Amino acid sequence: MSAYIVGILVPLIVTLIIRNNSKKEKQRGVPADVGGEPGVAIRNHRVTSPVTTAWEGVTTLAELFELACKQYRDRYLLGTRKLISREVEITEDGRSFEKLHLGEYEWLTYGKTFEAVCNFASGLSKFGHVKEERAAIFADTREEWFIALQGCFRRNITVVTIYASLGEEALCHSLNETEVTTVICGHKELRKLVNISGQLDTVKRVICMDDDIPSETPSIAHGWTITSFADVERLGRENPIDADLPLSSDVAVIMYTSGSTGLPKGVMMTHGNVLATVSGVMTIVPNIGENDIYLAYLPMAHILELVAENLIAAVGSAIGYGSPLTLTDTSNKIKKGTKGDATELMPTLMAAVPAILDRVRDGVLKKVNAKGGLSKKLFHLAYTRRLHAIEGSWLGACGLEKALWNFLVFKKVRAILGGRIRFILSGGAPLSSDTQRFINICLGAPIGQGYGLTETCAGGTFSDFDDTSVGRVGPPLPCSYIKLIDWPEGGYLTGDSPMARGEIVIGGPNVTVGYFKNEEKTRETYKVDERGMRWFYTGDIGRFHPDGCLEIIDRKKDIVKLPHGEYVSLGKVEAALLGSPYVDNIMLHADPFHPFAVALVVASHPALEEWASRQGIPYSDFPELCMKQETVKEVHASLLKEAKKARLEKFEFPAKIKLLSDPWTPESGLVTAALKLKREVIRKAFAEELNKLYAS
Ligand SMILES: *[C@@H]1O[C@H](CO)[C@@H](O)[C@H](O)[C@H]1NC(C)=O
Ligand SMILES: *[C@@H]1O[C@H](CO)[C@@H](O)[C@H](O)[C@H]1NC(C)=O
Ligand SMILES: *[C@@H]1O[C@H](CO)[C@@H](O)[C@H](O)[C@H]1NC(C)=O
Ligand SMILES: *[C@@H]1O[C@H](CO)[C@@H](O)[C@H](O)[C@H]1NC(C)=O
Ligand SMILES: CC(=O)N[C@H]1CO[C@H](CO)[C@@H](O)[C@@H]1O
Repeated sequence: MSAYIVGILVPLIVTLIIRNNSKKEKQRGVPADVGGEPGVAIRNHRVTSPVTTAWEGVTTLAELFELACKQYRDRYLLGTRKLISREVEITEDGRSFEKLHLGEYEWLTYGKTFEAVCNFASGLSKFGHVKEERAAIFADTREEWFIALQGCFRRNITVVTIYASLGEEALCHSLNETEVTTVICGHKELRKLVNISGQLDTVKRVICMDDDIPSETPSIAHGWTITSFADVERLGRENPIDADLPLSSDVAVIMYTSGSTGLPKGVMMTHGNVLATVSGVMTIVPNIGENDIYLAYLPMAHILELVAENLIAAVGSAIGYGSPLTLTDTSNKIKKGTKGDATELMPTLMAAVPAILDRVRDGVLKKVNAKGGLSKKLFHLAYTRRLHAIEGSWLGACGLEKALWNFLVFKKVRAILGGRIRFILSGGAPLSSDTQRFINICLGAPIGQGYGLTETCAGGTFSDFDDTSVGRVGPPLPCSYIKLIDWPEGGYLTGDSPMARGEIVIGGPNVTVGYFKNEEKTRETYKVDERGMRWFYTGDIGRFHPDGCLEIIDRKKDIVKLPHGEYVSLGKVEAALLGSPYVDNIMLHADPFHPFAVALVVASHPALEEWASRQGIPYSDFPELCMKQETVKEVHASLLKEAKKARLEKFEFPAKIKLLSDPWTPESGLVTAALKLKREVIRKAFAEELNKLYAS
């Protein structure tokens, strides 16, 4: 194929005539003058003080939505695919899978959506819901979710959101604590609800988004009234009631987050909080507007999705609903030969969490490798060329080469997500540099990587679309201040060089009012300074790059989130594994970039030497003994025994270990005088060993 030769020749020729246009580094975050605890603070360069709203006179999500509906009345807003058929496919080994044949998107305009929202709001009231009571939405992301949310907002009803995947105990706790009286759910969730109906004392009404309400609902016996979403809308159409709009300071949502430990905590966010983040995020999506189509499939109970959908519906763009299992043509639930959500919708914008982007990347690589031969070579050549270009070599300016590779190679990859993606919002966890680059290159779309927490209403930082660096999360959003404060125990100081480091504290109108019915925890992590600014203490450790971008480098609490969302409490696991007689000291290492944990183990001299002599294992000195395969194996097995005793989860257990012969002492600087691990120092001292553990 001559394309291969062209691919090499063109860039060579072009490099001869191209000029050096490498740009001066852009200042993205600038120093800010703030109150409160001393530290180093920055703000977005576009604003002088945190933005509260991007729309003049708009102070709540309800007003924002109404304004957009008037402005864009005849444009499409919500799209849902028609279900053509549901089929069961049986694989060769006899397992059966449900496959869906989905048709085209059917659209509701802004005007029609507004009608549906008003009807739902009125219907809810007619159905018996008093507006001082809270309603919960417990369902997968879909059109009705959005309508129910906006419907509640118009009546100043606080919405409790719950992850559809939450366990029974957490579900009970959330509904109990907020004294929810009406639950709005899908029929799948209804079954879960019925199962625990005995423990739900406050629930009186259930609105099922699907028409096929399971008939065997013993909960009727509990006095629940169950009705369908369509019926509530009809009820409202026949009995319209005036809106009862909230104020900016009224609580819009109580969002239950899957906590790292114990029961989930409900974060209370006001209309003002969410509006500030929506306004902030608007500035980071370049030219967002009427021509954009957004593919919605992340859980609405995730703050990133909630903010994204409210933003899309404010600027005249359209939202097409999908699901993680039907996203692409090859997704699990899509019937062979029919279209996935992305190919049908051809979205321009998407939000994603790192786990999903990792999956896209792995899928593409698998396909490329399976093809092999020339097309594999071409792919890798194209990829390498683009990588060099993006990473700032002087070829970056070569638009011609980029166009060529796009035409030859990446067009096909882009088609997987419909071919028109121009921007991806990523949040929820740090994205690995590899995946970020891969998506940049293959999809040709910048990724806005955000950092924020439910507690700050996802407000925090967001990387600029023209920032091609990796591993950083950008400057503060226009609605946030980011401050670093000293954490001497951890060895992170704002005076560190070359960059200021410390605990990340987020301030601004986006910072939520606190945890529901948990004042103690709220006082612990939220503070108001002498100027009235609210700050949230994240417990994350970061550093500021010279251009004002933040990089997350550690976590204060020794709790680490693995890439697939499981939490590992390092201290807990270490305490359990210290039970092994062979262990003198141990440091578990886990991070969001690797699916498993590893450990550095300081071996106990006497115990290991005794074992070696019993086994008749020859060795000249202790370090040599620690290097031996069989020794490592013996210690690892002993750790496993302790892990089982302590009932650790599989993901908590170190998949690989490195045996160290020298003890960790305060003199060596690896532990404190009280013999507590200095994690960062140890990590640095043994960086090579840790890398080897992950690489082998
Ligand atoms: C391009 O110019 C920048 C400074 O403007 C310089 O640092 C860089 O080395 C130059 N690159 C090449 C390839 O000449
Ligand atoms: C909205 O509802 C809350 C809670 O019921 C109430 O405290 C608040 O006053 C209401 N806001 C308005 C504007 O009525
Ligand atoms: C919910 O509250 C009721 C009583 O108020 C109690 O019986 C039940 O155990 C509670 N459930 C949970 C999960 O907290
Ligand atoms: C209902 O509860 C039973 C036992 O408590 C459990 O086995 C079953 O999976 C539950 N069903 C649903 C839909 O959660
Ligand atoms: C709810 C909340 O935190 N509101 C605060 C938002 O930020 C402004 C200052 O920018 C404060 O005055 C509010 O109290």
